[in-house]
Parts: sequence; C-alpha cells; structure tokens
Amino acid sequence: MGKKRKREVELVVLSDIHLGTYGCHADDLLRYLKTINPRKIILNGDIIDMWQFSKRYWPKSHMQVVKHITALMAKHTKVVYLTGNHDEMLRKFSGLKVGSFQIDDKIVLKLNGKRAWIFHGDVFDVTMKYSKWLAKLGAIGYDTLILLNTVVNWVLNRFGREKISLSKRVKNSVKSAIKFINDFEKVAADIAIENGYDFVVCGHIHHPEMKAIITEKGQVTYLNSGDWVENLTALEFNNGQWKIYRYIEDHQAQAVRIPRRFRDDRDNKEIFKGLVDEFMTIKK
Ligand SMILES: [Mn+2]
Repeated sequence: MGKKRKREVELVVLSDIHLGTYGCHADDLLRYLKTINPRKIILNGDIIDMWQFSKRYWPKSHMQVVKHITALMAKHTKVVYLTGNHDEMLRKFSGLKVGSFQIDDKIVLKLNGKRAWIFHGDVFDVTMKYSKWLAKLGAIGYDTLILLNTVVNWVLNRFGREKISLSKRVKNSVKSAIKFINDFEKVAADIAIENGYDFVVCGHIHHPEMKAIITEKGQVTYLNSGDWVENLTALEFNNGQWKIYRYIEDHQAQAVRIPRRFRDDRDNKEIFKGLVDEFMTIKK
C-alpha cells in the first residue's frame, strides 16, 4: 500500500477537541488530520482543556495532535486559535501574531466574496457567564460520565453487546438540552443577520450543524463544527462550499480501521509514559 495523496482543503474549522480530557478522541483526530492538506486551520475554542489540567492527563496522542498542527504551520498552513471557555487562559494573548500563527477571540473571513463570522460561542451561554463554578462542576461531571461510559462499553463489549453513549442519552432525553441548542443557534443567527454576515460559525455546544436560518430581518447560514469528544466532526470550506466532515462515517468509508484490540494495547502503554514524559516537557 502506497502513501495516499492528501486531500487539499482551503479551510478547516475544528472546535471542542478538549485535549487533556479522557473523552478526547485524539488518535481519531490525528488520523483525520493526516488525510488532509489544509491551507488554513481555525481552532475554534476548547482545543486544550485547561479546566481539566489539574488531572495531569496528557497521553502521547494528545501531544501528537499539537505536534502535527505545529508541523503543518512550519510548512505552509495558517493557524488561527480562537479561544473558548475551556482555554480562556489564552485570551490574554488575543491579537498575538507570530508567523503563520495567531490568537484571537473572533475572526471575520472573506470566503468567495461572502463574509464569515467565526467565534467559539460561549458568550451566548448564560450559565457559563453567571456561574462559572457551576459550569466547571458540570464539566467535571461530563468528563466522569465519559469515563464511566468507557467502562460500561468495555463490559458490554465483553458480553458481545452493542456500545452505548451515556452522555448522548442524557443529553437527548433532556428536553431542555434541545431548547438550549435552539436558543443558542437563534441568538447567533439573529446577531449575524443584524450585522450582515453570510455565515456564522460556532462551536461550544458540541452539536454539528449546517443550516439556513431565516428571520424577518434576513437570512444567514449557521454552522457548527461539533466536537472531538462524541461527534468527531469538522467543518471544511472548499471550492465555495461548506461541508461537515463526519469522521465516523467519512473516515471508515475510505480506510480500514485498525482493530480495536491493537489500539487499546497501545493506548494503555502510552497513557502512563505519555502522561509523565509529555506533561513534564510541557511544564518546562
Ligand atoms: Mn466551550
């Protein structure tokens, strides 16, 4: 098998990767990144989860994602890091520009003559703004849920049963979560229409989406890049068109997956080694 040619993409938007948490699918993300050659990458918030850093969870695959992106930058890819609420510590660096790398809160891009307004989206999140500690508590709970889910799925797998997603169940069964998503999308669209943007691109709510939103005042295309905890999605803009890349469907369709057995073996070894090695180098 020869090396596959990388897919050229004008712009890739990734958000809510949550590196440094148990839920992050870093090796899947890495596999996706290795299939593309992006001219520009927008990291739209919650990329490195600094709220969870005290847990000292930093496996090798998480560091490899960072290294891969830095390597792209050294070649020709422009990288814009827009901060989210889990990496808000970087907000003090907003406006920083070093070579092909820049940090900001938001960005407006001209794409084929149309204006795209891109930001993480936590500004619309009232719970986050008014009780940060409660939101943090929620984040810890969510992470624990993902960890618990891994254990549950391991057991289910042993008994030859289908995998389940606890957090998806919790979210989907709660009506207020749906209302939350709708409200979020509506607020983003309303403000984007008022300001005459053609596209509004967010992350934050872990809900990939691409749809036209029409109000009395006008129309906008709302896009959300989803996340790399559950949905494993990205936004790609190419030849004047947006699309949602869905790793679970799209990647499996083009490549044979590494058997789970091997993946788990490798992970277990690397969790401890990576945790100690990489985290120590990062702290230096
Ligand atoms: Mn967020």
